[in-house]
Amino acid sequence: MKLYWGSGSPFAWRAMLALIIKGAPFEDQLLSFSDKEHKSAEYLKISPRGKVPALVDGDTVVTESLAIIHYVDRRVPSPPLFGDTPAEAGRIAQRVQEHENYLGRAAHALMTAVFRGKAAERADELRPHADALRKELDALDTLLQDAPWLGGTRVSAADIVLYPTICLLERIAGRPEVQALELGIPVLATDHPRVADFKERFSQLPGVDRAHPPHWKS
Ligand SMILES: N[C@@H](CCC(=O)N[C@@H](CS)C(=O)NCC(=O)O)C(=O)O
Repeated sequence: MKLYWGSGSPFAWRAMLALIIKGAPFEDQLLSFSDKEHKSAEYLKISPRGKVPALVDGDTVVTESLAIIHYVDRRVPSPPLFGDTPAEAGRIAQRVQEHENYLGRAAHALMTAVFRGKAAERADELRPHADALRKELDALDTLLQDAPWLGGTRVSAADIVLYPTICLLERIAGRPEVQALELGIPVLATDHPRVADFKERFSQLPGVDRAHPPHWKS
Protein backbone atom coordinates (compact mmCIF):
# COMPACT_ATOMS: atom_id res chain seq x y z
CA MET A 1 0.00 0.00 0.00
CA LYS A 2 1.10 3.55 -0.68
CA LEU A 3 -0.24 6.57 1.16
CA TYR A 4 -0.09 10.08 -0.27
CA TRP A 5 -0.09 12.63 2.53
CA GLY A 6 0.67 16.24 3.40
CA SER A 7 2.42 17.60 6.46
CA GLY A 8 -0.04 18.68 9.17
CA SER A 9 -3.20 17.54 7.41
CA PRO A 10 -5.34 15.94 10.15
CA PHE A 11 -7.04 13.82 7.50
CA ALA A 12 -3.79 12.42 6.13
CA TRP A 13 -2.44 12.04 9.67
CA ARG A 14 -5.35 9.83 10.76
CA ALA A 15 -5.09 7.71 7.60
CA MET A 16 -1.43 7.08 8.33
CA LEU A 17 -2.19 6.32 11.97
CA ALA A 18 -4.64 3.62 10.88
CA LEU A 19 -1.87 1.93 8.89
CA ILE A 20 0.56 2.30 11.79
CA ILE A 21 -1.82 0.96 14.44
CA LYS A 22 -2.53 -1.99 12.18
CA GLY A 23 1.17 -2.64 11.81
CA ALA A 24 0.67 -2.70 8.04
CA PRO A 25 3.72 -2.27 5.86
CA PHE A 26 3.24 0.77 3.64
CA GLU A 27 5.12 3.31 1.58
CA ASP A 28 4.34 6.96 1.91
CA GLN A 29 4.73 9.92 -0.39
CA LEU A 30 4.73 13.33 1.20
CA LEU A 31 3.23 15.94 -1.12
CA SER A 32 4.27 19.55 -0.70
CA PHE A 33 1.29 21.89 -0.34
CA SER A 34 3.47 24.92 -1.02
CA ASP A 35 4.73 23.42 -4.28
CA LYS A 36 1.12 22.43 -5.13
CA GLU A 37 2.15 18.81 -5.60
CA HIS A 38 -1.39 17.81 -4.56
CA LYS A 39 -2.64 19.59 -7.70
CA SER A 40 -0.19 18.01 -10.14
CA ALA A 41 -1.65 16.23 -13.17
CA GLU A 42 -0.16 12.97 -11.92
CA TYR A 43 -1.75 13.24 -8.47
CA LEU A 44 -5.11 14.43 -9.83
CA LYS A 45 -5.35 11.08 -11.61
CA ILE A 46 -5.25 9.44 -8.16
CA SER A 47 -7.25 12.01 -6.23
CA PRO A 48 -9.35 14.09 -8.65
CA ARG A 49 -10.22 16.66 -5.97
CA GLY A 50 -6.51 17.23 -5.37
CA LYS A 51 -6.79 16.48 -1.67
CA VAL A 52 -4.78 14.31 0.68
CA PRO A 53 -4.88 11.59 1.83
CA ALA A 54 -5.14 8.99 -0.92
CA LEU A 55 -4.29 5.33 -0.55
CA VAL A 56 -3.24 3.16 -3.48
CA ASP A 57 -3.21 -0.61 -3.10
CA GLY A 58 -2.64 -2.33 -6.43
CA ASP A 59 -5.63 -1.37 -8.58
CA THR A 60 -7.57 -0.02 -5.63
CA VAL A 61 -7.53 3.70 -4.92
CA VAL A 62 -9.27 5.07 -1.85
CA THR A 63 -9.63 8.74 -0.99
CA GLU A 64 -11.42 10.31 2.02
CA SER A 65 -9.70 9.60 5.30
CA LEU A 66 -12.58 7.76 6.98
CA ALA A 67 -12.97 5.53 3.94
CA ILE A 68 -9.24 4.79 4.10
CA ILE A 69 -9.56 3.82 7.77
CA HIS A 70 -12.38 1.42 6.87
CA TYR A 71 -10.42 0.02 3.93
CA VAL A 72 -7.31 -0.57 6.03
CA ASP A 73 -9.44 -2.18 8.72
CA ARG A 74 -10.79 -4.72 6.23
CA ARG A 75 -7.51 -5.18 4.40
CA VAL A 76 -5.53 -5.97 7.57
CA PRO A 77 -7.90 -7.67 9.99
CA SER A 78 -6.00 -7.35 13.26
CA PRO A 79 -6.19 -5.44 15.52
CA PRO A 80 -9.75 -4.41 14.66
CA LEU A 81 -10.28 -0.66 14.56
CA PHE A 82 -14.05 -0.93 15.07
CA GLY A 83 -14.07 -3.54 17.84
CA ASP A 84 -15.20 -7.14 17.72
CA THR A 85 -18.89 -6.97 18.49
CA PRO A 86 -21.81 -5.05 16.95
CA ALA A 87 -22.09 -3.04 20.16
CA GLU A 88 -18.40 -2.04 19.98
CA ALA A 89 -18.66 -1.23 16.27
CA GLY A 90 -21.67 1.00 16.93
CA ARG A 91 -20.02 2.75 19.84
CA ILE A 92 -16.77 3.39 17.99
CA ALA A 93 -18.53 4.58 14.82
CA GLN A 94 -20.64 6.88 17.00
CA ARG A 95 -17.53 8.40 18.59
CA VAL A 96 -15.99 8.91 15.15
CA GLN A 97 -19.12 10.68 13.91
CA GLU A 98 -19.35 12.75 17.09
CA HIS A 99 -15.80 13.85 16.45
CA GLU A 100 -16.60 14.79 12.86
CA ASN A 101 -19.80 16.66 13.69
CA TYR A 102 -18.81 18.52 16.84
CA LEU A 103 -15.21 18.58 18.10
CA GLY A 104 -13.63 18.22 14.66
CA ARG A 105 -15.90 20.83 13.13
CA ALA A 106 -15.17 23.41 15.83
CA ALA A 107 -11.44 22.66 15.71
CA HIS A 108 -11.42 22.92 11.93
CA ALA A 109 -13.08 26.36 12.02
CA LEU A 110 -10.48 27.62 14.49
CA MET A 111 -7.53 26.08 12.69
CA THR A 112 -8.58 27.37 9.30
CA ALA A 113 -8.89 30.92 10.63
CA VAL A 114 -5.51 30.73 12.40
CA PHE A 115 -3.65 29.17 9.47
CA ARG A 116 -5.10 31.77 7.09
CA GLY A 117 -4.11 34.59 9.43
CA LYS A 118 -7.76 35.58 9.93
CA ALA A 119 -8.18 34.75 13.64
CA ALA A 120 -7.95 38.38 14.83
CA GLU A 121 -10.53 39.73 12.41
CA ARG A 122 -12.89 36.80 13.05
CA ALA A 123 -12.36 36.50 16.82
CA ASP A 124 -16.02 37.09 17.73
CA GLU A 125 -17.24 34.44 15.37
CA LEU A 126 -14.58 31.99 16.63
CA ARG A 127 -15.50 32.22 20.35
CA PRO A 128 -18.56 29.96 20.05
CA HIS A 129 -16.32 27.35 18.41
CA ALA A 130 -13.96 27.54 21.40
CA ASP A 131 -17.00 27.03 23.69
CA ALA A 132 -18.07 24.01 21.64
CA LEU A 133 -14.56 22.60 21.94
CA ARG A 134 -14.66 22.94 25.69
CA LYS A 135 -17.99 21.13 25.90
CA GLU A 136 -16.80 18.28 23.70
CA LEU A 137 -13.50 17.93 25.52
CA ASP A 138 -15.38 17.92 28.84
CA ALA A 139 -17.42 14.98 27.56
CA LEU A 140 -14.30 13.13 26.39
CA ASP A 141 -12.56 13.78 29.68
CA THR A 142 -15.50 12.18 31.49
CA LEU A 143 -15.53 9.25 29.09
CA LEU A 144 -11.85 8.61 29.71
CA GLN A 145 -12.57 8.15 33.42
CA ASP A 146 -13.90 4.69 32.70
CA ALA A 147 -11.56 3.35 30.01
CA PRO A 148 -8.09 4.14 28.66
CA TRP A 149 -9.30 4.58 25.07
CA LEU A 150 -12.49 5.98 23.57
CA GLY A 151 -13.69 2.58 22.40
CA GLY A 152 -12.73 0.74 25.60
CA THR A 153 -9.56 -1.16 26.40
CA ARG A 154 -8.07 -1.19 22.90
CA VAL A 155 -7.06 1.62 20.53
CA SER A 156 -9.78 2.15 17.92
CA ALA A 157 -10.73 4.37 15.00
CA ALA A 158 -12.20 6.84 17.50
CA ASP A 159 -8.77 7.42 19.05
CA ILE A 160 -7.09 7.60 15.66
CA VAL A 161 -9.44 10.39 14.60
CA LEU A 162 -9.16 12.32 17.86
CA TYR A 163 -5.37 12.33 18.23
CA PRO A 164 -4.40 14.61 15.31
CA THR A 165 -7.15 17.06 16.19
CA ILE A 166 -5.95 17.55 19.75
CA CYS A 167 -2.30 17.78 18.66
CA LEU A 168 -3.22 20.51 16.17
CA LEU A 169 -5.41 22.31 18.68
CA GLU A 170 -2.66 22.42 21.28
CA ARG A 171 -0.29 23.73 18.67
CA ILE A 172 -2.52 26.60 17.58
CA ALA A 173 -3.64 27.39 21.13
CA GLY A 174 0.02 27.84 22.07
CA ARG A 175 0.68 30.50 19.46
CA PRO A 176 1.18 33.91 21.11
CA GLU A 177 -1.06 35.68 18.58
CA VAL A 178 -3.88 33.22 19.37
CA GLN A 179 -3.38 33.49 23.12
CA ALA A 180 -3.57 37.28 22.82
CA LEU A 181 -7.09 36.99 21.39
CA GLU A 182 -8.36 35.18 24.52
CA LEU A 183 -10.74 33.05 22.50
CA GLY A 184 -11.23 30.65 25.39
CA ILE A 185 -9.58 27.67 23.72
CA PRO A 186 -9.19 25.12 26.54
CA VAL A 187 -5.75 24.21 27.83
CA LEU A 188 -5.61 20.41 27.89
CA ALA A 189 -3.17 19.98 30.77
CA THR A 190 -5.30 21.98 33.22
CA ASP A 191 -8.82 21.83 31.76
CA HIS A 192 -8.89 18.26 30.45
CA PRO A 193 -6.19 16.24 32.18
CA ARG A 194 -7.48 12.85 31.02
CA VAL A 195 -7.50 13.99 27.42
CA ALA A 196 -3.96 15.31 27.96
CA ASP A 197 -2.99 11.90 29.35
CA PHE A 198 -4.67 10.19 26.38
CA LYS A 199 -2.60 12.33 24.03
CA GLU A 200 0.60 11.45 25.84
CA ARG A 201 -0.18 7.71 25.88
CA PHE A 202 -1.18 7.70 22.22
CA SER A 203 2.00 9.55 21.25
CA GLN A 204 4.04 6.76 22.88
CA LEU A 205 2.48 3.96 20.80
CA PRO A 206 5.00 2.28 18.49
CA GLY A 207 5.43 4.00 15.15
CA VAL A 208 3.08 6.93 15.85
CA ASP A 209 5.94 9.41 15.39
CA ARG A 210 6.06 8.63 11.68
CA ALA A 211 2.76 10.44 11.10
CA HIS A 212 3.72 13.61 12.99
CA PRO A 213 3.92 16.63 10.70
CA PRO A 214 7.50 16.69 9.39
CA HIS A 215 7.49 20.48 9.33
CA TRP A 216 6.98 20.52 13.14
CA LYS A 217 10.24 18.65 13.60
CA SER A 218 12.38 21.03 11.58
N1 LIG B 1 -12.89 14.89 3.66
C1 LIG B 1 -11.51 14.73 3.27
C2 LIG B 1 -10.79 16.03 3.54
C3 LIG B 1 -9.39 16.04 2.95
C4 LIG B 1 -8.82 17.44 2.97
O1 LIG B 1 -9.53 18.46 3.03
N2 LIG B 1 -7.49 17.52 2.85
C5 LIG B 1 -6.85 18.81 2.79
C6 LIG B 1 -5.62 18.86 3.68
S1 LIG B 1 -6.10 19.01 5.36
C7 LIG B 1 -6.37 19.06 1.37
O2 LIG B 1 -5.82 18.18 0.75
N3 LIG B 1 -6.56 20.28 0.90
C8 LIG B 1 -6.09 20.69 -0.37
C9 LIG B 1 -7.14 21.35 -1.21
O3 LIG B 1 -8.33 21.27 -0.87
O4 LIG B 1 -6.76 21.96 -2.18
C10 LIG B 1 -10.89 13.55 4.02
O5 LIG B 1 -11.41 13.18 5.09
O6 LIG B 1 -9.91 12.97 3.52
